[in-house]
Amino acid sequence: MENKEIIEKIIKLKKEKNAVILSHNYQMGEIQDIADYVGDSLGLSQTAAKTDADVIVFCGVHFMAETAAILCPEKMVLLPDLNAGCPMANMITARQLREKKKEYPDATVVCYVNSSAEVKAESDYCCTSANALALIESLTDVNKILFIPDRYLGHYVARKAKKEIILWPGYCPTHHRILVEDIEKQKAKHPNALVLVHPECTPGVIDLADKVLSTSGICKFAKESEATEFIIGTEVGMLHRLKKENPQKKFYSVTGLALCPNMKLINLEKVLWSLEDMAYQIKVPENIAVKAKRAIDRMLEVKGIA
Ligand code: CIZ
Ligand code: SF4
Repeated sequence: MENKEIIEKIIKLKKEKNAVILSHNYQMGEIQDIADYVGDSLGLSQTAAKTDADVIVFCGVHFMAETAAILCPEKMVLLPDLNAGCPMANMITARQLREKKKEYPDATVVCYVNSSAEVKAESDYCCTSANALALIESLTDVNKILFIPDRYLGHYVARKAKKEIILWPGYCPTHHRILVEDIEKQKAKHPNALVLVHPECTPGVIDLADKVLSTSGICKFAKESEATEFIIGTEVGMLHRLKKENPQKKFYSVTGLALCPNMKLINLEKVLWSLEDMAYQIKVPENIAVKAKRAIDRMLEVKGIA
């Protein structure tokens, strides 16, 4: 089937089933282009919670669809490929977290949104890359934090926040492929470009950046900045949106190796099949969803960070 034909079928089915398509910033261009909303996991979940659609086709990875299912339990949340997981989220289990909490009984647990519902349920607060620092700084009565699972985001926050932060050894294999040498090469090639990197990058890469931002932060900054050239240190899918929204500006990826294979598992056919078969439904058991939602709601309640 031609893409055009698939897209027509998707549009027709979307109407019939009262569905919306949400796409993460790291999805392939063909998915971003048919989505009703493109954004980061927080924006996507908030959009999911607000929509009056009955069905949400979530084009992202498993933990993101789970977060949407936690925030809107009355809606049907579909993930077009069940293998689309996040290796970083899989680097900590609820059982491992319970063990770690015994070691640090007086620590407040802050978990990055890149975690399973079970892990969120064991955490005090959730955060995203857009609000990790603001959230931790807002916890004025808290001095000791157990930050899971991303040691690099945790390290970045620890350098800025004046609190003891205990790290967990998780990381994103995709952002780990962005090397200091790659940034140096791109800077030499494009001396006028600003370097924007994601806080999942290693500390050496972060040290070379002009700005450290979440994906939503990168989009906003690129749009509002006077600068016209940018070196982008995050997953390569980001370039599609940046180029589309800012056709007069230039964007260079630090390395083509920064590609998340899980994000790329979803394609147009799978979105169509997902709507045809109403698959794969992401459901979170109620006892876990209630506890996980508490950590997410606490993040949303902290003023001015969402
Ligand atoms: O929160 C997200 O969507 C992730 C995983 C990255 C980002 O910075 O947006
Ligand atoms: Fe997980 Fe990294 Fe892929 Fe994001 S880019 S989904 S953190 S593996």
